[in-house]
Amino acid sequence: MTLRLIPTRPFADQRPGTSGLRKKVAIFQQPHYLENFVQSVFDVQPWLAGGLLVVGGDGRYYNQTAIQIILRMAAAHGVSRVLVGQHGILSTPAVSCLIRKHGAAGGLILSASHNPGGPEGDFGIKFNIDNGGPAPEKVTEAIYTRTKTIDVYRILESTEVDLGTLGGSVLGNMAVEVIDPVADYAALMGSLFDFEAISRLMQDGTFRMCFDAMHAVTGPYARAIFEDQLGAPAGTVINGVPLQDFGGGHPDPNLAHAVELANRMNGPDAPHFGAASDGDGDRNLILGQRFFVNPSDSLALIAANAHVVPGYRTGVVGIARSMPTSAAADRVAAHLGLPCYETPTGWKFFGTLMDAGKVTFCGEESFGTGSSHVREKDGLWAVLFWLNLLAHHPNRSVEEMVFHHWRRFGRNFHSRHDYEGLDSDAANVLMAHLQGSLRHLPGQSYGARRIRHCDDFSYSDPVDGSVSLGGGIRIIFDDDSRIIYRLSGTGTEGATLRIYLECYEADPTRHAQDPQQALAPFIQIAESVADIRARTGRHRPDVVV
Ligand code: VG1
Ligand code: CO
Repeated sequence: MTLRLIPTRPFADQRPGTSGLRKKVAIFQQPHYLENFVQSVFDVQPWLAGGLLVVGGDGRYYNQTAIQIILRMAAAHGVSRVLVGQHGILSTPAVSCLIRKHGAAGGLILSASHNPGGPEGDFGIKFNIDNGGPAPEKVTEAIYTRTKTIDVYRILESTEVDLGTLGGSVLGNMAVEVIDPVADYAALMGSLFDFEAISRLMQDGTFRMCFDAMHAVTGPYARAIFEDQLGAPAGTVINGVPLQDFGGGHPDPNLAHAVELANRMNGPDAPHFGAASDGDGDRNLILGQRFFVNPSDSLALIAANAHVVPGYRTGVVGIARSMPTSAAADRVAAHLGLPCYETPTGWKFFGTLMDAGKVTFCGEESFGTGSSHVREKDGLWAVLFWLNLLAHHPNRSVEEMVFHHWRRFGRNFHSRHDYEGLDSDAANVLMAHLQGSLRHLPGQSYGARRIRHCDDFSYSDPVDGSVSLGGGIRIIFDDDSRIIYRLSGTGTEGATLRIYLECYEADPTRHAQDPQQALAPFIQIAESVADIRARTGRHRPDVVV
């Protein structure tokens, strides 16, 4: 086996976004494209040499090809040992779990999360640091800076590693272990939740659940945990075999894309509990019979009921949510006397808080919920948390649990409106226009509503002092209602404008309202302040969550 030094030239577009580098598959297939990025990771993280690396992905098209390249480059860089999931499969939270459990120096995850896969779809790569979490901004920026000057990469010339067979082999001087992707993760789940109570619920003959793995990475995990370990009937997990193109769908767990699950949960003989996860297993969708649980509410409800779950009975220290996530969790934190942190969008901002022992639960409105058991959001963890709560209150439906929560804390109506595939220049002009109006908006009134404060969200990490700017334009009203505008950092085509809307309702007689109705005045203000129709030519959002 020979070590090769391959001359290369920089690509200008390798800046990681909200969650790693995501591009069309065809871009990743260009000669040297993946290699340049991986070399840049090794260049800025020299301590990977001699260490343990975890590698795996969500099973999408190009996953195994990319893993073979990464293994040969890892061997060329003196990595001592690699753990790689069988068939190249590892969910994002499973990678986080493995890094922490085995003391790895880092991990590489191949995924574009909920973006479609297949030869025409998207691909992505994320680097996670030794705490198991996404690389913080200073690391991703260092990687990006390196990609701009790179002129050579190192790779071992060798035959392919057999990823299908469990067990060890060597590649140059590096040990490669092909591992069961599920075992360590399932053991961690078993240590946090009351599996006995959940098994009883699953097998009591009346409770039924449906989990939609959306042909993505959670299929094997969900089958092993729900069906094999907890005894749910075969068929509880649907679309459970990971496919390279996710069966042609978007593996995005929401009512628009988890269609089969949504139909079942709205049907005449609906299961009591429905759930889904995304491409790489870090997001979650929670449904009751004909009932949708808003992710911001899910975070709040999890935090409020943590004492009934064995792993969280004691020692809950704080809560963090991303800025556009509703303040429902803040109300729970205040009630429990816990600190609550507001961070920029993206899981990478929670890592320092968890490492410093400041927070236990973290969440994002974008169907991401998790805790300090790993350093990623964790789809199946959230589903198991809900199952544990349902097992504790066997006579309460999902809907009753949420209404009960609203009666205690009030309801934060929350919605996100996405305008997808916008012309990037037009989207940037729109955001610049909003920036320009920040000064004169405060004090203006729209009917009975007066704007108290406007800014572009900036965050100063309370642990390491790092500053992150440009988190989104916030318009905050006298009663704390909010409109937030930001551009997505995960798309691969044009620009996506996200508008987040929130208002609070204490009165229980109004809690059953449709959020779009409750938020209607703010939807109108959001349109008129940003002049969306004129600036984008769009009359309505593509996605309403
Ligand atoms: C989106 C979500 C964000 C999430 C990110 C990665 O980012 O808004 O909350 O952390 O996706 O999730 P953006 O920049 O497009 O708004 V995942 O499951 O795609 O890794
Ligand atoms: Co994801």
